[in-house]
Amino acid sequence: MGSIKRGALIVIEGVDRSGKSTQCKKLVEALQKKDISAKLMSFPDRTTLTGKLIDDYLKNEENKLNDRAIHLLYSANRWENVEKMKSLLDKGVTLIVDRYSYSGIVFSAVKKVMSLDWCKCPESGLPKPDLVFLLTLEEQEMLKRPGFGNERYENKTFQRNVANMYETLCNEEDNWIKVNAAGSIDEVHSKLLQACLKGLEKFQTAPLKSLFF
Ligand code: Z5A
Ligand code: MG
Repeated sequence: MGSIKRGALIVIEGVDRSGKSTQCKKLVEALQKKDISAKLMSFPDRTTLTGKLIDDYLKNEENKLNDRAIHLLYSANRWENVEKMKSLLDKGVTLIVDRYSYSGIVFSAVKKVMSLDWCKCPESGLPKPDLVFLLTLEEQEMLKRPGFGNERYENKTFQRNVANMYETLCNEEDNWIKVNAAGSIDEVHSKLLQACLKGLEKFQTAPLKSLFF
C-alpha cells in the first residue's frame, strides 16, 4: 500500500474560450493512453446543489445574487468535491481540473467589490495544485472562437480585466506555466502534455499542499 504514489493535481485556467475544456479532455485521454490513471474534473460542477444555483446565475441576467454570496457558492461547490478529490489523489489518480479556485478569485476580484485577500479566504485549505497552466489568448482571437458571449461575464472589458488579474496571480506563484492558446489544438496539447509528463514523478512523490497557508 505504502508504495502507491498519489495522483498529481493539475489545473487549467485562462480567459474565456481559451480552450480549457478542449485541452483538459485531450490531456486526460493522452495520459490514459500512456497507462497513467487520470480523471477530468470541472468547476463549476453544475450537477450539485450549489452547481444548479450557479448555473441559473450564469444563464439568467435577471438573477441578482449578491456578489459575495455567489463567490461563496463557487467556493462551496469546490468544498463539496474535496473528499472525492482527495480520495482519488490518494488512490493514485491524476486529476486534470478545468478551472479551480483561481477562476473563483479572479472573476470575483475584478468586480472590485471584494479585495483579492477576501476572495482568497474561502479557498484556503483546499488542495493546492501541483501545476497550473494559464492559457493566454489575445482579445481578437478570443472573439473569433465559437460560443463567446452566451453567458454572464462574456464581454470584452470584463475578460480584459480577468486576463490582467490572472497575470497578477500567476506572478505570485512559481508553479504556473503560461501557454499561448492561439496555436492549433494539437500544438497547445503537445506543450501541456510535455510539461505534465516532465513534472509527474516529482508531483507524485511530494506531499500534497493546501492553498494559501
Ligand atoms: N467562474 C467563476 O466566476 N467562479 C468560479 O469559481 C468558477 C468559474 C470555477 C462558467 O465557466 C463561468 O464561471 C465562467 C467563469 C465563472 N465565466 N466566464 N466567462 P465555464 O468553465 O463553464 O465556462 P465555459 O462556458 O465552458 O467557457 P470556457 O470554459 O471559457 O471555454 P473553454 O473551456 O476555455 O474553451 P473550449 O470550450 O475548450 O473551446 C471554446 C471553443 O473554441 C470551442 O468551439 C473549441 O472547439 C474552440 N477551440 C478550442 N481550442 C482551439 C484552438 N486552439 N484553436 C481554435 N479553436 C479552438
Ligand atoms: Mg470550458
